[in-house]
Amino acid sequence: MNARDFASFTLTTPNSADILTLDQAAPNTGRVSGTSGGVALEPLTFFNVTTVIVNTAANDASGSDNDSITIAASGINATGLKTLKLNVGTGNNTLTVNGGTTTIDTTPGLGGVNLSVTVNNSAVVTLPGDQTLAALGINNSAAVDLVNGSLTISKTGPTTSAQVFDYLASGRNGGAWDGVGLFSSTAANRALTDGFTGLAMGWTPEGNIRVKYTWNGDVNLDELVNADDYFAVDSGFITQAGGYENGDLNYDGFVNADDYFLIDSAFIGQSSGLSAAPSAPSPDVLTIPQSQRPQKKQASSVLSQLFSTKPVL
Ligand SMILES: [Ca+2]
Ligand SMILES: [Ca+2]
Ligand SMILES: [Ca+2]
Repeated sequence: MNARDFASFTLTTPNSADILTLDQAAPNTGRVSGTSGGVALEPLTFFNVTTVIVNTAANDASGSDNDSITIAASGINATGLKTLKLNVGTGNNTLTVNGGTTTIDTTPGLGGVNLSVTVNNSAVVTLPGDQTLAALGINNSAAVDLVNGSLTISKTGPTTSAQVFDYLASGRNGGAWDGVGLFSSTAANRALTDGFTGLAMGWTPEGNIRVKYTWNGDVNLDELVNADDYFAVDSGFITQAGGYENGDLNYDGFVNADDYFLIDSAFIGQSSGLSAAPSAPSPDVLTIPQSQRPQKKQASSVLSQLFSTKPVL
C-alpha cells in the first residue's frame, strides 16, 4: 500500500493493541508497519505526504489499549513530510524514537497525556505548540526542540523534575540553547542577537512539570518579567533552594549574579515580541541598578530589610 501526494493521510489501526514501527523504506520514502491486535498490517509506504496521522485510538478497547510506536534508527526521511501526528487514545502508550529528525504533534484526541516518549541515540524530535506527555526520557545525544511552545509532563509519571532540570541545563548549552537534551530553536536564534529568552521550568497549578519558552527569569511562566518573578529570584538567592522557580535561571545549581544578569536583561528587553528578536541589542540593558527594578510585592520583613538598601549586583 502506498500513499503519495497528499496534504495529509491518516492510518487508523483496525484493532486495539498496536505495535507499529515507522522507518525509511527506500530513499525519500517512509513506512509504517507492524501489528494491530496481533494481526500483521500491510506495510504503508508514503512519499510527498505533508502530514501523516497515525490513529491507534479509534479502536482502543479497555484493557488492551496499550500501543507501542517506534521510529527506527533510520528515521523516517520521507520527502515532503512535515509533521507526524499521533492519536494514541487511552492506555499506557509509548513512543520510542531511535533516530532521524521528526516533528511530532501528540495533541490529537486525548493528546499525549497517555503517551510516554523516549528519544535515543542522536535523534532530534521537535514538539511544536503546547503539548502534554505522560513522561519524557532523553538519552545519549538525543535532543528535543520545543521551538516557542511549551511542554507539560505528568507528575504521576516516572519523569522527575531533576531529570527535566538536567535536560534543560544541557539544552541551554551556555546560553546558545542548541544543546542536546531539551532546547529551543527559537531561543537559539534569539541567542544570536539579544539572548533574552530561553526555556523556563515550573509547575502547573495541578503540580505537573511545565517547560515553556519565555523570557529569561519568567519563573511563573506568564510571559512577563515583573515583580512576582523578582520576588522569587530574590527569595531563592537568600535560600539557595535551587531550581529555576527559585532563580537558577541558567540551570547551573546556584543563584548568583549570572542569574540576575539574565532577568535584568529580559526585564528591559521584554518590550520586544517574545518570538521576534530585535535587529540589535541595546547597549544599556547590561546592568540595571536595583533602584530601577520593579518594586517587589509585599515581602517578608527579613527580605525587605535585606533588599531595601543593598543591591545584589
Ligand atoms: Ca491506546
Ligand atoms: Ca512572570
Ligand atoms: Ca544559576
